[in-house]
Amino acid sequence: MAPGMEIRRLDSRDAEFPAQLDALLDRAPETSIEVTRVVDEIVADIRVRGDRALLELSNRFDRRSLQSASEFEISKTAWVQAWDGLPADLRAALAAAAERIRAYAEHQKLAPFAYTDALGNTLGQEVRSLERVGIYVPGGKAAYPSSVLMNAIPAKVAGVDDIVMVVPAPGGELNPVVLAAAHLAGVDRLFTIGGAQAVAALAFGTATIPAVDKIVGPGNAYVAAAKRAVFGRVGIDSIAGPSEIVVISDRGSDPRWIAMDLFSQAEHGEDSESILISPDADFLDRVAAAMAERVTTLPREAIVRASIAGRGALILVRDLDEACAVSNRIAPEHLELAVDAPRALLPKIRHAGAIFLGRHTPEAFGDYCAGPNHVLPTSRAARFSNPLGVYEFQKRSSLIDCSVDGARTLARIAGRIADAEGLQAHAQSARDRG
Ligand code: HSO
Ligand code: ZN
Repeated sequence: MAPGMEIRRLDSRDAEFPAQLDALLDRAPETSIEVTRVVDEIVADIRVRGDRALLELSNRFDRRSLQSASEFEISKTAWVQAWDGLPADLRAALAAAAERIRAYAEHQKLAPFAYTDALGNTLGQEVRSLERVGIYVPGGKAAYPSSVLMNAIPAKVAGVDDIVMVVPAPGGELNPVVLAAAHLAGVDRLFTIGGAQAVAALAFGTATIPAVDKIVGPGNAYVAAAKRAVFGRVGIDSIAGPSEIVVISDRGSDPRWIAMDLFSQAEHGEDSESILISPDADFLDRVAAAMAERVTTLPREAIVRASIAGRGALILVRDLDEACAVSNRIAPEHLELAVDAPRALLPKIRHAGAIFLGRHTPEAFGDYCAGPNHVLPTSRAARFSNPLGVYEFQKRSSLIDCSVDGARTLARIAGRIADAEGLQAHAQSARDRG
């Protein structure tokens, strides 16, 4: 007999259910005051001392002994070598994934628009790409080549001129698949730096590291705090938290598949969140049994067990409508609708980073190769934010083009409002065209 699986069971009919759900979703803030203080010092140091601070901090935190900051840069020859050195089947898989991510990203481009009003004025919106962006790739355990593709390809599709990637190399060690992915994705320059010092270097620029306009990519608490600290000077993407999955399933799914889908996020880390919601108590029992059986097959069994025990849940609901309501409350990063008619549920889903429809669409496809981005809002941010996409690397400029006749009417309107605001130059500038 396989040992059991520790996972909490909740029932929406319990009076305490709302409070239990809140408790499950309650996350400690990822940036403590202490982290913020350390990060503020690092950011200030990089800003003032540039490369010298970068060299000292990186040598210290990443256990390296470089003599000059220029040694952080990895030449393109090395990336090509890394790519050439990969097994052919991995190269083919990465290339196929990259192509699918690119194809999806092409659909996402913001479109310009323009229209002419009744007065003959043309109004519109122009779209341009950002000039230079920095992509932060975590080192060590979480160095995912797939994340390199997910961050860099949309930037490339947007038309960003210069994509600068940073990835820490603790002890000088660098994952060759990450290097190869940088090559495949079309990264322009790559530096082996990480932590708050790398974020600050990208934001302010040093003699070695070019200053960028926006920094994207996940990182630890220090990286998140550094992104917050430099926001405004540069753009940032959303702050990534631990991975999450919610599965809504009826009794028609294979419990073993669903168990593994839950594990696919649980294996990211002990703080990942994996929740199954079903109107069928018997199905929940069968998934629990499948989890107990299948967890023992995983090399990351210990992480999965800790994650499921800490943040996993099997939730019994009255019906699929209520399942959607509970999921909306969770606003998960990933949501699987493993039911007979997922399209019928779709309109009821308000908040989810990515929605996987049907029994043949595991979340893992989305992590690697379905096409949509795997950088998604976490920690309930799906209530207000979006997947990473091409639009994150584009920006809009408004366009105003007045005709002689059109200007007369606008001069009257603007002039009158400017009078009310007491701004005489505005009023006169407008009326000069009237
Ligand atoms: N599921 C992660 C992305 C990832 N999965 C990378 C595997 N590799 C985002 O929540
Ligand atoms: Zn994943």
